[in-house]
Amino acid sequence: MRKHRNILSGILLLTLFGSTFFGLQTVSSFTTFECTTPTITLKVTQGYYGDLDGDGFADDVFSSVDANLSCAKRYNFIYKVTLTLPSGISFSDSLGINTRLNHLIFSTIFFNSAIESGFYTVKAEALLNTGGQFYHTDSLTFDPPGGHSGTGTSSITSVTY
Ligand SMILES: [Ca+2]
Repeated sequence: MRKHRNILSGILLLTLFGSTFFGLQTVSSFTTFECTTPTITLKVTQGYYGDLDGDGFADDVFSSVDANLSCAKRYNFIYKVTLTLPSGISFSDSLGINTRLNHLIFSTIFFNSAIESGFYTVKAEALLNTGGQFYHTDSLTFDPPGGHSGTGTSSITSVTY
């Protein structure tokens, strides 16, 4: 009877030790994945053209950019979006952002800017100034047909949460 009790105690001790060991392993593997460097990742999800100002010309370029942030409670970054025309002419817009959110969508309209034939590129850039500096960029190239003699004088960027 006493021998059985010793065996039972041994099994109990092993179980306790095992669960403690695995418990510690769970904690340490959790800390392994803990992030230490705040980052921002951009993805240009849309780039197209249309008559967005209703002037009768489909010469307004629209872009949408997803921004995903991680590893901080508050983020401070500069966002810049640039539309480059086939000739190399470019239009850009930039914003300073201070947010607690981890996901933002930037929508930009470049009015009267599809004025040449050929490939257009939307390039998004972000410089994160939280916990050091982190830079990320993404771009999308597309080809709006035709073009007319517009001026490309204005752009507007909005942020969606
Ligand atoms: Ca237009």
